[in-house]
Amino acid sequence: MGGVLQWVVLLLTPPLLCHGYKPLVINTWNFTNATAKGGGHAVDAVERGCTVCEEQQCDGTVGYGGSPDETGETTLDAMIMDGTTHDVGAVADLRRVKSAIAVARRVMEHTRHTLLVGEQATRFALTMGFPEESLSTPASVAMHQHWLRNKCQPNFWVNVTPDPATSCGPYKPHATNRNTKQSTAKEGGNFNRLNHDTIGMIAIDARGHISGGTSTNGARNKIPGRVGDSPIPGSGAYVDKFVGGAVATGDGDLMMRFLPALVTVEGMRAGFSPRKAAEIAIFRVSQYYPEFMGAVVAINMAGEYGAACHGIDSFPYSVASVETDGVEVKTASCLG
Ligand code: SD4
Repeated sequence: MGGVLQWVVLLLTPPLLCHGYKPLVINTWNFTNATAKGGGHAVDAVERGCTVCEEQQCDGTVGYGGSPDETGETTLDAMIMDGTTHDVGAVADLRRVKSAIAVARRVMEHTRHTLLVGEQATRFALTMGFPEESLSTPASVAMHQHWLRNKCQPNFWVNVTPDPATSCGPYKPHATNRNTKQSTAKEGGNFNRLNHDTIGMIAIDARGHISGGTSTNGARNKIPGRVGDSPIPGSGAYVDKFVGGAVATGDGDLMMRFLPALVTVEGMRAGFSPRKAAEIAIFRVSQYYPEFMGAVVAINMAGEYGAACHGIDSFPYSVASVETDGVEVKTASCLG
């Protein structure tokens, strides 16, 4: 009888579960429209999900029309990683092309490179057939005009003249020594929940493929040429088929110094739960930069997940799995 039951159960088991993996899609913030698109092969899920945010300009911090740099231009950073093959494709400072994560995937699948940047990334995208178009919108132009009228405040300059806290550039460096150098940690004043988000997404599919990716328009009023953490493997995202994956969001200039996605995955490899491993990675950044704002979302191959955050009250993230009721928004309480 036991044998018959076993077969009945096996035949009735949805194909999703027959490889022993629970399909799971998870992403930063309450970008639930992106989560909802995250089915199918893990790499497709991540590309599709992040594309939704690029098209819908999630929070104005993903895709075109947000975070203009000092010249008013919006530029994009994105990365995709295939945890089965350990392939990565990424673009940084991508200009005049909207579909950053799709271009990143072309880098992964049609080149032996990992990261292309700036104008040359744009040229690559055009070669791959993507259209060239302005990433500015009336909203991003207005944001930039307001920043200019506000004496270019806030900005990312330190140790220059004229005083960047009260004047626009052009700036020249002024002499510093180790004791007086203003820390680049600063007050965290350039970053907050509303001007600094990223979609970071991880997907595990029914066959146990895992993929992770990110897409963002970076930091508002950034110095032209600035690249954040999102397109950097191990920083914005990292996945490993033997362990799980992690994605990060927040103050990328600081977070990329600690490779928090890699640290989180290595924490899980050492046996910590996703939440604990994410806390370890976040804590490491906060030891040096107690004012920093950021969060990490993590999952392991068993389908457990968790998040850790710092510098905000709480951090929402979105999950869709066989155990959730469609897409659910969870909330992590932060370490500091
Ligand atoms: C960056 N981390 O470019 C990205 C953007 C972001 O929340 O806001 N993340 O720094």
